[in-house]
Amino acid sequence: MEQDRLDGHLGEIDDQGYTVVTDALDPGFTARLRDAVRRQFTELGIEPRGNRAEGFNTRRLYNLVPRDPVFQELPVHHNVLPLVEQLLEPEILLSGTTAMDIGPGEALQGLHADDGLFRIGRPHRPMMATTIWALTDFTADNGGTRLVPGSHREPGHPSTATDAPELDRAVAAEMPAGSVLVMDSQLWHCGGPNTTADDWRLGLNVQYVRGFFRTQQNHYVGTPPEQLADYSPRLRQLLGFELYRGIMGHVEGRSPAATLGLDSETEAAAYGASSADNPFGASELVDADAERT
Ligand SMILES: O=C(O)CCC(=O)C(=O)O
Repeated sequence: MEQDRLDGHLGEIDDQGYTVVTDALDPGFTARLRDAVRRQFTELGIEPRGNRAEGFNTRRLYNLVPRDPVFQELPVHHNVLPLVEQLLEPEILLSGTTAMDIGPGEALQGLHADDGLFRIGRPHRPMMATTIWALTDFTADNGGTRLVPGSHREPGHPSTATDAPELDRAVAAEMPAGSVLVMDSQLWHCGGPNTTADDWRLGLNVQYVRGFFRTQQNHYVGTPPEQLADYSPRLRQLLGFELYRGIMGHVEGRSPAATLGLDSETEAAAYGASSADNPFGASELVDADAERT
């Protein structure tokens, strides 16, 4: 994606907390992803997990990357990754990959912020990015993601109730298949209710965090080691097999990739280059105890 388009999307994320990249995915790729997800659902016998957050009529599948070669293309996609790199920083990690198939009759999920577990206060600079990939058309009726524009700047958290007052300010992400919604994960949002009779809304959620955070899904245990050699170096880096700033995540001074005998750019931990700079400034970090009071 060219820089002026990237700048336009970054401006929208700054203003309203999210942007939609329409036509981010070509139709053939969208169809391959859709087929692969549905095949997995069938082969694994996926049923709704049956709780409010994950849904009573929603099929979900986590840790997509190792499940089918087509999913290796998700985290490194040329119309998504550059936007996330510029929103966060180049040294990011994949936080998770999830398929979310919202079925007829599903209720509103409940507003939340995906980075709401971080005890760093709000608002803060973007630390996490959530990207939602429409593999079928998203509509207001079939569960299109609900978004509260501008809420990424709010200091607090919304009510998760189905009649939360914050929902008065929510809009539905209505976007055709092949679109990708990219948000600062501070944004209040949720899966919408599906009031249709037979229209399943299939989306993928691909999340990233700055490289010094813990990821939501654990790739060290979730990735079969024998697959790693087939992954691109950038994918291995996104999964945490390289070092952050040349140091963080090392194994006896070497990167996880080097330790496993794989090509690695950051073979030896660079303690000599260590510095104590904190570009965010201590004043932006709120004490977790103070935040709770
Ligand atoms: O399915 C969606 O549109 C959003 C789901 C979501 O926000 C979540 O599961 O955290």
